[in-house]
Amino acid sequence: MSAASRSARPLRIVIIGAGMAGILSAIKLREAGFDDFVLYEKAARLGGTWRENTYPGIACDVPAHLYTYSFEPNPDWSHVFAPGDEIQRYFERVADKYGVTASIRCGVEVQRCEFIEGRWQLHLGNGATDTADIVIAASGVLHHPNLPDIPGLDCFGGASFHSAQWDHAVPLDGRRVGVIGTGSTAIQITSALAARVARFTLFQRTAQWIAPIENPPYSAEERAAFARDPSLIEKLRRDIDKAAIEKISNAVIDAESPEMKKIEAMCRANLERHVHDPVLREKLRPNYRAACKRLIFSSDFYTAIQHPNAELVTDAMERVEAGGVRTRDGRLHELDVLVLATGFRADRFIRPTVVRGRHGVVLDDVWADHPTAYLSLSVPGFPNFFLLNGPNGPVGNFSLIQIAELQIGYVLQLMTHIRDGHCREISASAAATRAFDVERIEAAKKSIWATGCKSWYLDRNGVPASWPWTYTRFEDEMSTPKLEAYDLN
Ligand code: N01
Repeated sequence: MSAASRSARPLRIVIIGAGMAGILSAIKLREAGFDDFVLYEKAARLGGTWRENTYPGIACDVPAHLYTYSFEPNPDWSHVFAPGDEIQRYFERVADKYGVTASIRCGVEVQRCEFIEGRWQLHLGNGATDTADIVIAASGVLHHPNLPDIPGLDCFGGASFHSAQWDHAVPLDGRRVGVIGTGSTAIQITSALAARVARFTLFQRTAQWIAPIENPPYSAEERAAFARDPSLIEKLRRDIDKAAIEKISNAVIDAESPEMKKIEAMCRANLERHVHDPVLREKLRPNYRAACKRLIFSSDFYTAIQHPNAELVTDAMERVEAGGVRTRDGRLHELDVLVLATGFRADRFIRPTVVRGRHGVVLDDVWADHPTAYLSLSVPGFPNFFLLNGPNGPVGNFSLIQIAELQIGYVLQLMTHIRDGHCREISASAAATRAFDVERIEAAKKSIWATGCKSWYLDRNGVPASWPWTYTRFEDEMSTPKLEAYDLN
C-alpha cells in the first residue's frame, strides 16, 4: 500500500515563492504523493534570483553542474559558471517538465499567514484568502535590495537603479557609467562594462579579495558527450563537490586552517601578478583576511579595472548631484548612469510577510534580536511552517540547490508524520532551538567570517549567520529528523 493511500490526513500545502527552492519543493511534494499544493509568487514569473538579477555579466559563482537539481542534470550548460539567463531558462524548463508551472499563482503576494485552530490562514495581496495545513517558505535570501543612504540620490539627472532592478531600456554604449559597490555583483558588472562604455567609474568603499577562477566554455563535443552519457555529469558533480568541500567549505569554517591560508596566498598572488600600477594595487588591497567577505571569483576584474576607460574611486562619496557623484575631495564624477550594486538586506527571509504562530506570536518579534530557526528551518511556536534556505543555513559555502534538496527531504519526513497521523502539529522545541543557536554562535567565532570585516554574513550583533560547520554535518542533520528536538502535538 502506498504512503498516500495510508494517509490519515490529507494535507494542503502552500509554498511561498517560485524560485529555485519553491520549484524544487513542488516537484518533491508531488513525488512523495502530496498533490494538494499551490505556489504563490509575488512577481510576474518564476525564477527568483535569476528573474530579478539581469545585470550585464551576471553568472553564478557556483559551478553550473553543481548549481543544478541532482535529478535534472543539464548537459547544455555553456560555461563552467553559467550565465544568469541560462539558469533562468533552466528553471522555467524544469518547472514545465515536472508540471509545476500550472500550480504557480504569479502576481500574488502572501501578505499574512496566521496559525488559527491548527491551520494556516493566508491573506493574499489580491484580496483573496487561502488555508493550508503546511506552509513552506521558499522566499529566498538575497532579494530585498539594500539602497544606500547617500545624500542627493534622488537628484541624479541620469538613470539610476539597483543592480537587481536593471533598467534595460537605458542605453549604455557611449555613456558614462558609475557603479557603487564592490561585491560579487559589482565585480561582474565591471568585467562586463568597463571596456564597453565611454567611461566606467567604480566607487569602492571596501576593497575585495579576488580568487582568479577561470570560466571556460564547454565545447560542443563536451556537451554532446554529457548528453550521451549522463554518468559523465555525475562524475563531474562528484569531483567539483569534493574539491569545493575540501578547498572552500571546510576552509571558511576554520580561519586558521591550511586550506584558508592557501586561498589567501592565491588571492594575494593574483593581486600582485595582475595589477601593475602600485598605487592602484594598494587601493585594491583589502585590509582584512581573504574570504572574510564572500570570496569573489573572477579571472577578468583586474584587467577590466585597468582598462583606460575605467577608474577606481576610493574617496568617500559625499553626495549625488544632478551631474554625477561628488566625492569628499571635492571632485564631481560626471555620470549618465548610476548603478547601485549595494547588495541586499540578507536578514529579511520571509518578511515583510506577517507570520503569526500559536497564540498570535509574530515572527518579526521572535526575530527582533536576530533571525534564527532550528537547523535553519523550523521556529518554536510556528507549527507546520518550514523555511527553506532560512536563517543560519549554509548560504556562505555551498550550492544552495544542494542545501535546498537536503532540506526539502527533511521537511517531507516531518510532513509524513503529520500525514500519517502520528501528530497534527510539528515545530522545533524552544530548548532545541536555543541549544542549536548557542552552539552555532560559538562555532561561528572560529570561522573566517568572524575575522574582522563587515559583510552580509554578519547579523546585527556581528555574529556570522551562516552554517559554521561542515557540509557532512549538514547532510547528517538532514538525513533523519531527531523528533526529540520537536514539539509534536
Ligand atoms: O552585494 P554585497 P552583491 N556606500 O553585499 C557596497 C550573491 N551573488 O549584490 O563592502 C558605499 O556583497 C558594499 O560596501 P562594503 C553572492 O552571494 C552571487 O554584490 O560594505 N558602498 C559592497 O561593496 C554575493 O555575496 C553572484 O564597504 C556601499 C557592496 O555595496 C551576494 O549575492 C553574483 C554602500 C555590496 O556588496 C551579494 O552580492 C552576484 C554605501 N552606502 C551576487 N552600501 C554570483 O553567483 C553598500 N555598499 C557570481
